Amino acid sequence: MTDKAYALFEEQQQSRGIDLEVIKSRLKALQIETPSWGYGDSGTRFKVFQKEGVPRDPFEKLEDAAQVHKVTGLCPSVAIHIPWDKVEDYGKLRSHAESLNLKIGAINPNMFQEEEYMLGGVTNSDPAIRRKTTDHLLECVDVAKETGSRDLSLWFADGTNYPGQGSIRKRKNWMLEALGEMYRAMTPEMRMLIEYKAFEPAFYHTDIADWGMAYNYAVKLGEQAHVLVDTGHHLPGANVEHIVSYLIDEGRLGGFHFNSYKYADDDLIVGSINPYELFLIFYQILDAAESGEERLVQAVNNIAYMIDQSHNIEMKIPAMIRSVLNVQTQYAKALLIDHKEVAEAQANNDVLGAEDAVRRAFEFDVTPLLHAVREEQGLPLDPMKAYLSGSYGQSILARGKGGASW
Ligand code: PSV
Ligand code: MN
Ligand code: MN
Repeated sequence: MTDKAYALFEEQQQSRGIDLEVIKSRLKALQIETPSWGYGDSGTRFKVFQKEGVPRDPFEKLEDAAQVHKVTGLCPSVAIHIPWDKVEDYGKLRSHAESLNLKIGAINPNMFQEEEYMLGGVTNSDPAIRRKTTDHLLECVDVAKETGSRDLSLWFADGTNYPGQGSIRKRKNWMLEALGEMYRAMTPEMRMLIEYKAFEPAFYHTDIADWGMAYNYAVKLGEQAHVLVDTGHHLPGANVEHIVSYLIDEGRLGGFHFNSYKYADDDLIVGSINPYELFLIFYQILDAAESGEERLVQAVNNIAYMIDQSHNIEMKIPAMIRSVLNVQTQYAKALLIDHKEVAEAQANNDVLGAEDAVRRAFEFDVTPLLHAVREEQGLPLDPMKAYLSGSYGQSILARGKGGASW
């Protein structure tokens, strides 16, 4: 059945001049990092529902993440958040990851959960609090050295709730001071990924509110600083794929935090609300890669794909599997775009033809292609089913309720 479906798919794509062998190898190279906090209990400010079987410490979070990688073959690394995932010995955490066929990925300093941070961390008007927060950034550089991580992902909750509450200009410069200190502490292999967010928890102004501000800091800091695009961090109507394309061309797109949103930073399962946006993001990435220009190919190769979602009502591991598979599906569809056809339509100012050439790829059912890739990699054809029918989900129930929050 699979063979027959694939043969039909292959015929269909061959007739369009698409080489499926190239596409399959690109699909096999796709890597998506999952976040440790996506395995813990989390939710909204109204209620965090505690689930049975949630990991109790960072070691167990890695064990859950290993299950996602086992069935999808897509998630060999896990981002951690410090101090949510603080441990005595990061070497031990690293070895534990390696024993599970995983690596520790991006290190995310957490500068929003302590009392002192109420009015900001690195942009607080109190120099002692700025010092404490900057020290935490430096501590995270040391953690990255121990875990062997390349990327430091920075998100600052810093901002104000009311006009006049703080000096926006002073805060801008304090931010640069702290980032500069961290930047100088990094090894040459490390990268600083600067994440922006329009609002929340600050509701009047956020110190790094959009990609332009993040980009400006990155340019001022140097070549190891890049912008991180969290798909849920824009004001309504923002054209995320435009931002993506612009940053790639500037060589400053460090990576993504993928999630879905209906209204704002909803952190829902990736691709559950607007899969076409995800497809169009990949279209821009592949368009840059297809250009063949060395600087663009390199910029694309350095993009870190990461998930950032929190689950309140859904089971954590299956929710993560769903997200990862949705990313893979949209990537596979985007790989079917005929860039020559698009370029020709663009050259002829054929508006409808260009739109059609892009959208048509989205409309293909890529199930036979994904099945073929998984079969060749020795993975279950249906990763979700494989996880749900396995015993791991049952076995972790012994952990009981009240596991780690985030
Ligand atoms: C902030 O909303 C954010 O997107 C940052 O990436 C944080 O590290 C993460 O969420 C925490 O859940
Ligand atoms: Mn994020
Ligand atoms: Mn967020």
